[in-house]
Amino acid sequence: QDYTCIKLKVLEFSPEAQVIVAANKELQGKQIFMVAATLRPETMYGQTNCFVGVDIKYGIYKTRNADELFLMTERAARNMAFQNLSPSNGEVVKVADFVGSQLIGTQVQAPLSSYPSVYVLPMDGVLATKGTGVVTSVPSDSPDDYAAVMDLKKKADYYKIKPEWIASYEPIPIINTPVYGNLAAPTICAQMKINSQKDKTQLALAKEAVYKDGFYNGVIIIGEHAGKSVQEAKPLIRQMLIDANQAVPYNEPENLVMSRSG
Ligand code: ZZB
Repeated sequence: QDYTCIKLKVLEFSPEAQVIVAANKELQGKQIFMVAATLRPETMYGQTNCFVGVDIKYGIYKTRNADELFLMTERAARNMAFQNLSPSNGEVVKVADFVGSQLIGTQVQAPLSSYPSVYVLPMDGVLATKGTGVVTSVPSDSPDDYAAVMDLKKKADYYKIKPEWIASYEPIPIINTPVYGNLAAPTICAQMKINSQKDKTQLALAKEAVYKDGFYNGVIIIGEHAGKSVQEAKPLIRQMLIDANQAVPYNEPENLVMSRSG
C-alpha cells in the first residue's frame, strides 16, 4: 500500500506520558511527531482528533533528522528503516516506550486541520498490524471515525476521556459528493442507523459506499485546492504536505492474512 504518513506534532503530552518523556534525556529539546498512515491525504483539512489503540505498544524512534522523532509501532519503525526514514539504512533506534492508554489526552497539531490542536483519543478498531498504529480521524468522510467519535461523545466516562477533548470538535465539511452531500460519513451513518463503532458489518458497507462516491464524484470545498475533484486534488495535496515537511511517503507490503480477513 502507498500510504502518506502525516506528522502530527506533539504540543503537550498527557500527564502520564509527560512523566516518561521528562525522565528521558534523549528527548529534551526534540520535536516529537505522532505519525498517522493515510490513503486519503486530501481529507486532512477535516481532522478533528487522533486515534490510538489503548492496548497497543508504541515507541518513540529516531529518524534521519536528528531533531525529529516519530511515535508509532515498532513494526512501522522497522518498515521505515528500509525507506530512508531512519538514522541509517535498516537501523531502528527506540528511545521510549508507551502503551496506547498512556497517550490518551495528548494534544497534537494536525497539518491542514481547521482546528489548531486536537486530542489523542481511543478507538477499538485500531490495528497494530496496519500502518503506524496511529490513525488520524476525519469524521466528515470516514464512517469508522464518525462512529467512534459518536461513542466517545456519548460515553466519555466509559472511554476514560474528558468530554471537552471531543465535544466541540465537530466534523468539518471538506468534500462535496452528489449522493451524500458535504458530510458524507454522518449522512450515511444516519441513513444506515449506525450508532456505534461496534456495528462492524454496517460500517464496512458504509465505508465502501462513501469511498466510491468520494473518490469518483467528490469535489474539494476547502483550502487551496477548493473546486478541484478529489482525484485531481489528491496527489497535489499529498505533495504539498510532503514539500512542507508535514508528511512522508510510506509503503507497506500487502499483508495477505489481513486482506483475506477483510
Ligand atoms: C484518513 C481517512 C479519511 C481515512 C477518510 C479514510 C477515510 P483501508 O482502505 O481499509 O486500507 N487506518 C490507517 N491505519 C490504520 C490502523 N492501524 N488501524 C485502523 N485503521 C487504520 O483504509 C485505509 C484507512 O484506514 C486510512 O485512511 C486510515 O483512515 C485507516 F475520509 O485516513 B484513513 C471511507 C474512508 N475514508
